[in-house]
Amino acid sequence: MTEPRPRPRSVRRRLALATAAVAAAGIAAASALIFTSPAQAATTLGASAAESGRYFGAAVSTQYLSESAYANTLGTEFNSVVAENAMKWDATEPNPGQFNFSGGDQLVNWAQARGMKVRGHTLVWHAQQPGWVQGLTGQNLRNAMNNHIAGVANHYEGKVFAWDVVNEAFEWDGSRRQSNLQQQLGNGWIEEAFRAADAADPAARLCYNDYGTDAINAKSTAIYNMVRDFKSRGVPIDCVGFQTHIAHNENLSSYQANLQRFADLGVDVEITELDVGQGSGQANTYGTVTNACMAVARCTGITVWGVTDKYSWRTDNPLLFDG
Ligand code: 9MR
Repeated sequence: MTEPRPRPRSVRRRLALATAAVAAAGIAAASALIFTSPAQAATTLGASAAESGRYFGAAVSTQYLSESAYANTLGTEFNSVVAENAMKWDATEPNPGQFNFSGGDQLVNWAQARGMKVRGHTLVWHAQQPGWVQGLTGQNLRNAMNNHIAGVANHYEGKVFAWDVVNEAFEWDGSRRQSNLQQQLGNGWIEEAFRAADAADPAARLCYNDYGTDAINAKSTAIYNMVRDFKSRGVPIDCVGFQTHIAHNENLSSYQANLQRFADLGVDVEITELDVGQGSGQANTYGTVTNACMAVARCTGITVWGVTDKYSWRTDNPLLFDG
């Protein structure tokens, strides 16, 4: 067995990261401060974001809510949450038509008790489908998808402000991912999913969400073209999520322009799963992403993909806080 890689626990580095993100938010919020004149500048990520009407959220694994350090950091620093796994298809509909909302409800209740917003992630995705969905074909898969969207989005109506309706449906080269959904339902399945979500929760913001869209590239352009087509035909889409799982030295020279071109189509943009690999430039990269969001009027908020490095899906200490 290999030893787990030791993880540095530099409090200073953590504070520097958090401070960089707050500072980045603060610079761009400075003009708002002139008008709102708060008694003192905000000192948490969530409060800093709120000064410009934005949110700063974290992905949450409900099993850690009972850890006081985890819960304290989450409740103090953030003003929005998303379930890291609890609202996905395998969790919410383990058997056909039998819904299980226990994990998602736990998070919603926790957040509501603290006045925090809740994002919904995710209604339809090629991954984390329950076994019974993976073998479905044709109309059976179509019915299952529409029934799933109706069941979950209905249940959380009025509780989640935005849904990642469809997650990760494109490849790097801009082609459609050849998932079971794509192969069985054809090109129209994304539109169908958005229409089903709109019917189930007309008030929620409906987002398309993906990774590798941090620049103007073949993948982001294919998604851009889809959103433009949806807007021109009245398909209900309100927002695009940019996951932003990135390396410390990522080339972000077109990041803001990419957000802006989507915003110019008439959709909100959100940073939905931000984490940045450890290395020189990590704090700067957090700052660049935060500044880009602050500079785009329709960028409504940032979610980082976890509270602490201790429980990140990555092993390169990509988050703002440690254990
Ligand atoms: O962080 C999530 C991890 O706990 C799960 O095991 C994994 C399963 O695929 O999904 C992770 O979250 C993903 C998110 O739902 C969609 N974008 C990529 C995220 C990281 O893999």
